[in-house]
Amino acid sequence: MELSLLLGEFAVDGRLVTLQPLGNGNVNDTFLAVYRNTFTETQLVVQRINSNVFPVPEAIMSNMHKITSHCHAKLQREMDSSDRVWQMPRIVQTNDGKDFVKDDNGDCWRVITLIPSATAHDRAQSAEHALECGSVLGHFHHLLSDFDPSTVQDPLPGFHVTPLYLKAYDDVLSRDLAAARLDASMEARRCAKFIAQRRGLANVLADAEKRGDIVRRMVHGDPKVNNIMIDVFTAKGTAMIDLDTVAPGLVQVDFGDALRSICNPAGEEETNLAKVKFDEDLCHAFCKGYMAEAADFMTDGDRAMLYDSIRLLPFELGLRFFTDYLAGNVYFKTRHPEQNLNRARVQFRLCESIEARERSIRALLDSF
Ligand code: GN1
Ligand code: MG
Repeated sequence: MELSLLLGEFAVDGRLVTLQPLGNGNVNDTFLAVYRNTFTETQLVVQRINSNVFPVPEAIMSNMHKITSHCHAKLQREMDSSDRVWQMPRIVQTNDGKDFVKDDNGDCWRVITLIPSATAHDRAQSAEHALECGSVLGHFHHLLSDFDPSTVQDPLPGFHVTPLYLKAYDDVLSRDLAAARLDASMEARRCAKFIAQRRGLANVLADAEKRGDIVRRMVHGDPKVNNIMIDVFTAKGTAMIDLDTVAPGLVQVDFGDALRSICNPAGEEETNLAKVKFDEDLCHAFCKGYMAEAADFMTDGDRAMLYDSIRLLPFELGLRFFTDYLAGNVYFKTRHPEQNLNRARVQFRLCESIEARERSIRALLDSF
């Protein structure tokens, strides 16, 4: 089915004038759709949910419906006492009141509102930008702090369960393709060594959870810098986007994932590893923004695991990229065959940079 025909099923006013690729997501396919009538224009986000990654797209949409309804209502209630107009995308329904349509291949398509006059950067631009990212994530956690986690379905079983990623890596290692790739590349062998030296790290949050030091709450799951929208007029943070992975989880995972993205201004695709460093000034700014919003729900047990989460998340993402490289690039979208290997090297370099700065990062965290 033609995409423009499929879009006809959604309840949108005006005529579709253009449809263009949008953003740099590694998983879903995303487009900007512009509709016009005589007086006005509507810009919307159109997405095909990657069913290789999300086994039950219907669950994603049902979760998104519940989560956005809860947050929209709370945003309305808190509007008068808020220092800004926080935003959150809304699902555009089909003509018969559904949240998505299926195409001839069985793929799910959805339309959501675009956050207007806002932009998301692929890398942190400044300390002010990092602070805004912290405020947006902290506010997002606040918005969902009274949402009942038992009402959502697990969007992605095993997501951010680091010991399971380690197991998946071990399984892939036994395949011929992995052996061939390791044989052919010194960089790949270096990555394997890096992982072998840190296997214990994979359990750090899982163990804290077992001890009861930290508990599951609603989290975003993918709070990287380009999922945080910044208002172009005020330079203030205004929304979290990409809500597919919102589910019960550990706030430490969101915290570590946001920082591995924000404090690496070289970005995830840098090929010159000398440029990849954990930037403590950006970390300080992010924490200032985050803690101002999160102070009321952070416990001492939560705080005690923050350094470990900063170290763990680049390790976990590097492990995921490297496993995908060894498996033949089946999960993350790639433009060239070595891209996942390079992405893994970047995350492992970042992890080393964090380890080298452990004392000063811990001192920085203790100052909040
Ligand atoms: C994926 O699609 P995107 O770019 O928002 C991934 C994240 C990774 C990120 C790394 C569902 O997110 O976990 O941190 O790539 N999302 C999923 O760029 O696996
Ligand atoms: Mg995502």
